Amino acid sequence: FWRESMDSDAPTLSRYVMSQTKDSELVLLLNALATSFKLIASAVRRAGVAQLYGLAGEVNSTGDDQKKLDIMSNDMMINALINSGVCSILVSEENEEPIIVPVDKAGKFCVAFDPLDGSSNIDCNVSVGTIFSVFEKKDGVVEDLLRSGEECICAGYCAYSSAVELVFTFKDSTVEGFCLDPTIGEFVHTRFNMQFPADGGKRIYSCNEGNFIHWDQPIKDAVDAFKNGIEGKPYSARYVGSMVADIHRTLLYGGIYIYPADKKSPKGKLRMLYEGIPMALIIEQAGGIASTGYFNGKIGEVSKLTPDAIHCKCPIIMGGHRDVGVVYDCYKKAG
Ligand code: AHM
Ligand code: MG
Repeated sequence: FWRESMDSDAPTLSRYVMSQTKDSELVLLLNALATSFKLIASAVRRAGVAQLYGLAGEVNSTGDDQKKLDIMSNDMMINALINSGVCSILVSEENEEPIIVPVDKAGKFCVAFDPLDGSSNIDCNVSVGTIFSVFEKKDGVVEDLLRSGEECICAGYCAYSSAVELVFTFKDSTVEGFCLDPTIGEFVHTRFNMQFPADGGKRIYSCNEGNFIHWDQPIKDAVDAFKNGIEGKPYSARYVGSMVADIHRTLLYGGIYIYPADKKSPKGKLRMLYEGIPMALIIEQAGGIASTGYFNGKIGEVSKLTPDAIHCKCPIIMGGHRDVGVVYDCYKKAG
């Protein structure tokens, strides 16, 4: 029985990464990311006792008030990534300008991240997360990050919740999940080749319905269709307001997540480089769809978008064929 309770052959994150690549710089990068996720997880868990709730008195790149934990998480990621020696340019939601790594520590990757997404949930202990995307350096300038999601080489998120869970994928690879085992301080491989439920999964729609009056008619119609029931079955509503938690649930259980372009936010709310593209890669490589909905004159795929600025936004409609198909049908009906 001791073999079941204690693992003498732990399938750690490092082991998985080393099995997938011979690129030692990529191994170092994943190692630095994992270190920062452990540090952030510790800060989130100790936020109450360490008095880390509340505002830091600053405003971030998109005009949001920064929380103490936002700033601390950002510092943890920047320090870990700079000192990994394998990054050249970092883009963080919390920094207006890109961070250029000093030459003596520079390497071949560019990383974009939202260090602590879902900040409005921090002070009431609701799940938050980190989201990241990785590109290879080209010319060592910020434009290196203004590339299509199709050029992203690695993307993922870490959820800080009842368990700390890292989900990521390499380009053209499978989606894998790792839980932090606090007894050994390591991420352990717990979910293999994660797949979006083939039949669409649970009937759940997830959106901030408080924006209903701003939505275009097809989005209103689709959400009404979910509520009225498809094939006679009304959908349940679930919306945490932390993208990592809402997407993690959608990936595991199924359903649809919608943050569309609307009259209030013509480009959507979520950031393309460190929210839209990485989540789109995860959902698509797990067999789901990550659509922009109607945006820039057509219905496109989030993973094919190219950012025109590091903090630009994009609309997001993510789910399986069953549910995203409902939204597409509503667009068709609207002409
Ligand atoms: P943040 O990066 O400032 O935390 O904002 C992003 C968050 C996402 O996690 C979440 O999906 C969305 O904003 C919620 O927005 P809203 O409060 O408009 O529903
Ligand atoms: Mg944030």
